[in-house]
Amino acid sequence: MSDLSYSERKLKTRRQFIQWSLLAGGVSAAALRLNAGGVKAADSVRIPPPPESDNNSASSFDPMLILRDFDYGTLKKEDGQTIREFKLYAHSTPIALNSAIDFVSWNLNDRVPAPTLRATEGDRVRIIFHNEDGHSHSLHFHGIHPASEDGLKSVRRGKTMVYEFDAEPYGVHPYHCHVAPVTRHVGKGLYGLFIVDPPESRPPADEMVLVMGAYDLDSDGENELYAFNGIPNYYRDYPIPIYQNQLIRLYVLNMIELDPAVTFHIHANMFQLYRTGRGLESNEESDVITMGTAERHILEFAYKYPGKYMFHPHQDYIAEHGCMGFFDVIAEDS
Ligand SMILES: [Cu+2]
Repeated sequence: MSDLSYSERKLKTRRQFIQWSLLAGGVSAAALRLNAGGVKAADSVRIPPPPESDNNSASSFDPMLILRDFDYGTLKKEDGQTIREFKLYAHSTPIALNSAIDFVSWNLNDRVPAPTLRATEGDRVRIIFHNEDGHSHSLHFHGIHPASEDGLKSVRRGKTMVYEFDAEPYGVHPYHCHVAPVTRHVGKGLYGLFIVDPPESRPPADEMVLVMGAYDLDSDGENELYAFNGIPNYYRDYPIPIYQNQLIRLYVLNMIELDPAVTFHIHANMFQLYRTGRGLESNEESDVITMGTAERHILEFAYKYPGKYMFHPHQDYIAEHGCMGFFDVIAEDS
């Protein structure tokens, strides 16, 4: 097992998050920026404290914390070279999808989606993968790397595999298990985001991750439930607090198997689109974007008016079966 228990890890994550949000509130950034709607983004990033939730009693993770949780790994120096090292553990863990349905997920570090790994373009990254689950798994990263690191080879239970490569190109990349049948391994929860930041960093923003996933509960080849960040309807029941006129940067990934494509739509606003996170200037604006499985983008926007605003795929069946949430926009003078 990994060094910390579920509850210790949860507590640690929450503590880190709170510390980080306090810090972020006070950081003054040099850049001023115009966002999609011409609203001036704040010159410091303001992030509301996470609301307390009574959910996740039966789950080992809290989607409100997954939202803004970025794993930068541990920096190591070896022979003059800097290496960013990550540790991932495959487990089987029950998730309470709602008050009636428990689902045995196959996951990394007891959460669905897996940790959001983050590096800067050109960093050497080393991912140490311990398969502590009862099934064989692997980790396949999108991006550019040698064939030897491509993650098609099964890692049997109890075994460890190390993947090592240079993080490139900058952008947003998924990673997932690639053991057949991949649909099943991904559908059980073995997927996450690998963010590669550009060498010249992006402007300051309230950054968050939304990963769309689905659950085929009865293995009939159709999904019955959908979710942002693991738990169906979580952000419908616990809206994401953000500040009015604060630049938001969303890293969105579609990992829904069995449905060929979904859209992602935000209400009452427009976003700037950075396809696959490539490019530092956006030349596309919309309020809805179509995403095939494994497609991912960066979306930037700010809300001009306070209030609650829905976001969801515009396939309404999918939205109504769990893939729906709200932003709770807090007046900036509050
Ligand atoms: Cu697998």
